[in-house]
Amino acid sequence: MSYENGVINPILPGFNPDPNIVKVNDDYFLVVSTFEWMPGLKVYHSKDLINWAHITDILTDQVDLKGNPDNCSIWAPQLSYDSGKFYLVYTNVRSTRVPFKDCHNFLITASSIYGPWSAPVYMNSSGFDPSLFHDSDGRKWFLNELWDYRMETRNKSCGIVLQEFDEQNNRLIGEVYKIFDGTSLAKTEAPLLYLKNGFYYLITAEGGTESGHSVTVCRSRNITGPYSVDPEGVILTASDKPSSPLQCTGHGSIVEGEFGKWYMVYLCTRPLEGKFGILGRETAIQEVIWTKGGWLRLANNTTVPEIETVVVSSKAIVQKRETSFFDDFSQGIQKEWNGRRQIPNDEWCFITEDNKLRIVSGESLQSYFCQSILAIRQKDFKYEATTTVDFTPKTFNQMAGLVIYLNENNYLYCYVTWDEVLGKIVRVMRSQNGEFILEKDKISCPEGSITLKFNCDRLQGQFVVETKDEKIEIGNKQDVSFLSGGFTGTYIGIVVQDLSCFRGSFADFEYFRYDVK
Ligand code: 6LW
Repeated sequence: MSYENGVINPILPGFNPDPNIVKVNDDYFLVVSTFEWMPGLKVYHSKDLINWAHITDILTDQVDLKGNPDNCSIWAPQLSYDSGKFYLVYTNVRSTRVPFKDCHNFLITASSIYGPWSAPVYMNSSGFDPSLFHDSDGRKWFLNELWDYRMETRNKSCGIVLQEFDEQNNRLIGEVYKIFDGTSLAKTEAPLLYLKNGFYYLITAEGGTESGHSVTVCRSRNITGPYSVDPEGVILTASDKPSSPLQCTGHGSIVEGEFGKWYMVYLCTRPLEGKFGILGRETAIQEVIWTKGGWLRLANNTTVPEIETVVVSSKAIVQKRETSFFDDFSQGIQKEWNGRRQIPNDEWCFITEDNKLRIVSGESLQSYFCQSILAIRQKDFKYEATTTVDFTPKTFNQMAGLVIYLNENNYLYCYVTWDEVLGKIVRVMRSQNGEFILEKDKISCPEGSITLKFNCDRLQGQFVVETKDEKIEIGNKQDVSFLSGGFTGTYIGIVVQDLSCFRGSFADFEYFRYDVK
């Protein structure tokens, strides 16, 4: 008996880019890129491809991201499994400015998805988006995008390279094979190999991660090539479909589900007004089929990404889409929270005896090093975020509050601070592409705790200050469209700074809630 279960894409809403999926026995695991947010490499688990639970994060103390600019750090992981062992390859990107890419690829392994994971083994740095392929003869092969700084185009991806991985000695050996130059779409990246019916299938992303994003398939009888491109062209793209609600679709990875059906997970965006992907790059799923001629196609026989799709299962499954989040900090620091370039640890955040979250001050919101921020992903277009904070600032350099954060240049911040005339106040700052605006409004606030809120409805948001007796809107209505673009998505965070003295002060947060509206 089979059930055609309706699924709404994206299956992982909010910032969840570059999905990579693997099946181990009856379990599906999916990893996504996490860039500067730590812990890194979020792992989701599912039994049915429809409902996914965030079960663990792989990178904790194995990486040092301090100093990496925004949109760098942990890119496009690939998870694979062979003979009882999980293999995870990822890139730590240290600079993305043209013409060069400083991107180091590493491998870590574990016998359980929950770890412990080995120390990172360095592989190479010639390009990003690594993957590891376990061939049927026991040999292992490492693939990555190749970056060529000599190219005149801004994007300098010149194709895909393959090299053997010697597991005994933990290093790449032998010739580097250039197995694919890319098609005219160019910007070829995200290589994955699959062996099926005697063919090696090479799936790549082409056309860049924005509106041109596409999935290209080639195949060869030999792992080292020559590979021939699917004569019918790309199998998925929104580049020619401006009215598709899912845009920027690409970076696909495939898996076999129940009843011999195959599915592809891929990256997508849901831009508002056709332009502003404030939720970042998300993860979608869709059925694919193998044609008689041995090529891969979307099951809908087109190249169209589907917002409403179907997953066939032996059980009737209802997709759960719960995104609201509440934390009163009675359970410690929940794994939903991310730090920026540093994992939440008790050097700068911990639970007090009376069950409050204490955040010890860090550097400013523009720092690439030690910010004391805990944040969660924005997953809905309409939400309300609320926190109650107890803070006693003594100078203007001490700040604590609620931040809506894309990166070091783009954020909105409603915070408690000190004013020489008014004493303790709440005010709002905005940084848009690095241009800084301090809003004129100042609201005096009482001793003790105060509640800060952000109401967001698509591209408009408003901060609100709540005391026992009143609710006061503070600052302008905020246009949040600038919190989009680049590789990441919007986060909502609680944060503390003391720019007079590193770790010089702290604030206590009573709770945090994120409610879908
Ligand atoms: C990723 C590359 C890409 O490594 O963007 O969308 C880069 N595609 O495959 C960062 O996510």
